[in-house]
Amino acid sequence: MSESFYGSDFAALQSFDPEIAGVLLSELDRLRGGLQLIASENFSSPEVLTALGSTLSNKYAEGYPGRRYYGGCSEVDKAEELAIERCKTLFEADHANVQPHSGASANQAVYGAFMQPGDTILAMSLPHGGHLTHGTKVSFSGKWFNAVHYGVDPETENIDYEQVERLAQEHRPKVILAGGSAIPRLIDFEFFRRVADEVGAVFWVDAAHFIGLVAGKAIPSPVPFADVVSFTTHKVLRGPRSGAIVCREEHRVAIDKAVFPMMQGGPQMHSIAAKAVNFKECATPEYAVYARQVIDNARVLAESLGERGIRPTTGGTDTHLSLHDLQPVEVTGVDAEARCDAAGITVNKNAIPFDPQKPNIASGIRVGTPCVTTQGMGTDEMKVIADLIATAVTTGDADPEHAVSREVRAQVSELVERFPAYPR
Ligand code: DSN
Repeated sequence: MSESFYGSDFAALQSFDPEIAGVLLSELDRLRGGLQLIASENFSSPEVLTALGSTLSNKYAEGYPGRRYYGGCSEVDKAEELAIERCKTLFEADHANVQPHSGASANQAVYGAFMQPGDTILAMSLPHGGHLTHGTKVSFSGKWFNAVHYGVDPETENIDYEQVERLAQEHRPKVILAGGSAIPRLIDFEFFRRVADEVGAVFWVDAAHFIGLVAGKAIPSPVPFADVVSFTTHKVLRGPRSGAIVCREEHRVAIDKAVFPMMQGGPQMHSIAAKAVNFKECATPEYAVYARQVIDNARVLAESLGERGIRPTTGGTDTHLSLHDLQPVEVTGVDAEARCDAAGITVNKNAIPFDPQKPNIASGIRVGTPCVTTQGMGTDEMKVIADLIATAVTTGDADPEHAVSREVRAQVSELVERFPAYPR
């Protein structure tokens, strides 16, 4: 075995390409210098980043371990076998495919495995918390398939389960999909399973947002109920930017064929190795503590923002994210995002259910706690962060030189000094 690792030679990069080296450094400064509250982001470990920056990036390995279309795959086979076994164990799944390049690629493969063009899918609507790949008109999923959408109940702002059942009976979809990118509450997987069985549909869960909480055993798993579960590996899970699929044994061949050769070519072996590292991290007791803390933090952040007039939809959260209605404070999502940005706080504007604004303006923001929890912050810090957000949103400005932006930014700096991202 080689005695030294080859890769991650930052001095060489700085010497050859100071422009890109400068971007890498200034992005690290940005991460360290502000509060990152995008619910779908996290800080991967140095171990995951090391696997990503390795020579495994060079290898073509179309096919699966032991069944490749290229020679020289003995070592990358080991990485993929480890990733598959660790993923199956972590999620107690019959089968895992760790080759999807991203969440969208994983989702494409699920469509490929179970649906023909023109078939019907029943999924959560994007403006109510779903996802682009869940049948929106601008995505392949809405162009090639007949998407019928359920939404949330106007009173509870939670999934309208009665509507799900009614639409399933009416449209007899081939696939029923649960999951999305702005759903703060737990999803009743048992209910979806029952409805899918009633109408003979495949039950698919897109668990990209919350799979990390499942890995840490902090919330119930969809795996015992769903035929197939797709997810990304870089959100709460804290792995590399990538995707994966787990499924029941009866769907193994269909899923594997849909990922390769139907949707993808050569797998990214450096990323697969990084996923293996990540799945090992997620099986530790420390990660379980982290996952529970992510939720505790999200609850307190949502509640504290609510106390400052920034209303959490559904009244709060059970997960890592909350969605906030800014109409009570008469600020739009786009303005809130810009004001927070000027104050060193990164959030994203987000449509709220029944939003009167266009999506690029939006009446809400979405906030999440994966990053700040990785930094070691707890519920006391969430109360401070809620105050900082509320001050920036309600009295701040998009101008970084505005007095409020400067004042909030100074407090953000003080906080992140105490809880550094990527400590030096
Ligand atoms: N774009 C991701 C998110 O922010 O939720 C989902 O794909």
